[in-house]
Amino acid sequence: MSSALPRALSPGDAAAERFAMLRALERKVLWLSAWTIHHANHVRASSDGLKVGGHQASSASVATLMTALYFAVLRPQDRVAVKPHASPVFHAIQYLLGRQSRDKLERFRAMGGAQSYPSRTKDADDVDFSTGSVGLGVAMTAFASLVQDYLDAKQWLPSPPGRGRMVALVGDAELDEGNVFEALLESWKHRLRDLWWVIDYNRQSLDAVVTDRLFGRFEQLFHNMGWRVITIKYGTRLQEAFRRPGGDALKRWIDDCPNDLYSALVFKGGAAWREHLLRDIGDVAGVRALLDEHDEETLAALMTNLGGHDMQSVVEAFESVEDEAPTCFIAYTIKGHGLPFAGHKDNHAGLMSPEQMAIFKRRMEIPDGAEWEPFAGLEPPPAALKAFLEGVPFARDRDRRRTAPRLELQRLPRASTARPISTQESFGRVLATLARGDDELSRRIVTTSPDVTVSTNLGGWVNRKGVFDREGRRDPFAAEQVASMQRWEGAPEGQHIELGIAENNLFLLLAALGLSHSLFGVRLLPVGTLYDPFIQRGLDALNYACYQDARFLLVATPSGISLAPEGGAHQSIGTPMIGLTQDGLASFEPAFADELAAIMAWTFEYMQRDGSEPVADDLLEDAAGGSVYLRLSTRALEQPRREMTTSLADAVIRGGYWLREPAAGAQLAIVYSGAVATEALQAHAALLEDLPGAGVLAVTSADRLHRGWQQARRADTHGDAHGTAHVERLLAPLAPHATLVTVVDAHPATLAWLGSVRGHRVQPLGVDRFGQSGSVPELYRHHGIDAQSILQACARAYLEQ
Ligand SMILES: Cc1ncc(C[n+]2csc(CCOP(=O)(O)OP(=O)(O)O)c2C)c(N)n1
Ligand SMILES: [Mg+2]
Repeated sequence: MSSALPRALSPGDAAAERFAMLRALERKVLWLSAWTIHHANHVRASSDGLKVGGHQASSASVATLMTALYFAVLRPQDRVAVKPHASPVFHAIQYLLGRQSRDKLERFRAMGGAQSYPSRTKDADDVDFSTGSVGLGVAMTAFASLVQDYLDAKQWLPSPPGRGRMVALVGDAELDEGNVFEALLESWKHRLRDLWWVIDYNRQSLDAVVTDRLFGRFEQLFHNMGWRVITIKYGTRLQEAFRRPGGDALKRWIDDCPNDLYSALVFKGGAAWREHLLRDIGDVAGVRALLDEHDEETLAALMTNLGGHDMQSVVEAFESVEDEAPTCFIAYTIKGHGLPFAGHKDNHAGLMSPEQMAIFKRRMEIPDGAEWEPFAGLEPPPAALKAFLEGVPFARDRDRRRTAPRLELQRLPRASTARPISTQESFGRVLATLARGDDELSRRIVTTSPDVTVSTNLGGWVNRKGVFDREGRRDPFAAEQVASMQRWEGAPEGQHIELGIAENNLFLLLAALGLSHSLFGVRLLPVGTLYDPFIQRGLDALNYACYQDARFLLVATPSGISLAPEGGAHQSIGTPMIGLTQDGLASFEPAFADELAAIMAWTFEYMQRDGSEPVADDLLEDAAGGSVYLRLSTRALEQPRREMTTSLADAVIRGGYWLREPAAGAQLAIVYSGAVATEALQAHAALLEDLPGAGVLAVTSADRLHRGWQQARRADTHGDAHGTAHVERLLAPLAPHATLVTVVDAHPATLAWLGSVRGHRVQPLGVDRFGQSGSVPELYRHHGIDAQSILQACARAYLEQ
């Protein structure tokens, strides 16, 4: 009875009780993470005979760190990137907080169940940042902190809750990924704040034990970048042992012990520790006495009492930070801590056998049938644990996923088409014109570029809107009145974020900016520019941004071989195929300025959609929204004189329209995309005498034509008459045996598939070699995408008929 009564606790009691709760929860988190994986592999029936997998060792390594963070240290406004292989720990924590269901844990790695790696889009339990591809989640936190600073500087950050900490739980081998250091440099340049990287220093990667020498460098590296480094090396029990006679020798022995030997001894256990310690320092006064006090089990526990598994050391380290300086915690841990394969170099994908699990379960005091019970096997009474969980600071806010209303866009991009102009220049003009206004659209656009701001035509926009710098930065060139087209003072109001040349950083910043509405409750319209071929440099980060459903406009220019003299590795061939295959990214390659303006106007709406408002005739599932990639060119083209009607704009957005209508039953059509419009039209004009019915099909988006076609096929198989795809309707007037001559300044496969839509024959022209410099006519001739080559392909088609 008396235990149910409230009692006043002295500060010491309160701390002791808090740690008792945290230790109990740590034990439960360890159990649940291991059990979730075990259940998926050994209890749930496999439907395909494949191993399900999961990472019990990687999870055990961070059980203490994550328990401390989520149940003691984090606040609702903090955002976390959890190292991918600790997903089961994350889900276990959410389960204990009542935000993850048992059903989803039981279906770990199964369709609709908890995900192998934390996923913002696929998991239901409030993942802040997806992870999976190591290194990216770590860097993402740096860019989220930059976005927070951007919003804060403009006083847009809702308060409460105000600023949060951006936290990454980092596997030590993630530091082998170069993108982490690219982000680290950028974090220094932007003087980032409220950024925590917690390194799970278990000295193991997937294959092996990591070298000691390397890690010694990291502390200095973080210091150099202006970070505070806090090392959590020893637990309280080891620290006590160090204070005893012989303790100095013991500490030195551990400090000097190579990583691989330490790991091997962790695996072997008490007897092996004793043997090595006796041999190496047994004659130092006090050591033998210390060893004699321990049996095998307690000696192993002492020697593995590293800081990262010592709740008190961990919580105290986290709570010692009260300011906003970026902080790196190096927490010494053991991979597989508390599990039978702890420390073994091959434990990365190791799973406990049913026998080992049974022993572990007994040790955890879990009765049969109580495997999923939140409090089974824990010492504190369930009511006290429940009360503790209800009071956890992180759990105060149940709905941490923010939203922001859609912006009403009154003024939309407009094109200037009076003279020959390239799509790149039109893009610059559209933005520069928008920059003149002070409406919602121009306020919420934020641009960024990895050191190619001027050469991608963002200069006009930046001149008006300024560079973002939260503390302000003078431009000495302007102050000294040196003539320059670019006046770039840094100011908190600035709307362009400068990045160094690192495309990974560009995509990660776009990912963070593009989630601003969801992370911070403020809608931004991010626009990033880069040279088209260098998309490939940051491709995994681009994929990562799309996977998280970040919303942005990516403008890639120049592209293809049309950049001519620049040649070499500046030419892109495969990028339209990236656009075609990248999930979450609608890609366009317009030829004309009015098409570009229509696409941009649509993009700023599309980026904000979330499925809450229906879109008519939505085969492409546009109601859900997404990001957009524009492949633009520096080649100036003669512009068509026409009005951009709603129906033309609609066709441009769907992916194509007839620039020259074919006659019914036409035998031939030239199909082009992008900067080769001129050659397509020239060839067409020359053809008309012989083939008056031939048409010219403008493909503004091979991606969307293809997707629409696929969706229509799927709808057919599912028996829901969703309608005919746009591309099917476009090609309907042609004769069944007609030929399509396709041409694009990119790999010919981009358009070659069009023949499959209605069974037409295809003569695909395009570029499949790169590196040759020259003029546009020389290169078009060389690669066979000039008007002459198009005509030859038409003639070939005619002969083959
Ligand atoms: C980009 C990328 N490359 C390779 C992998 C495969 N992989 C998964 S975990 C891992 C090693 C992780 O080691 P560490 O970060 O130290 O985490 P630990 O398992 O020790 O907790 C590797 C190479 C991956 N997930 N992502
Ligand atoms: Mg590791």
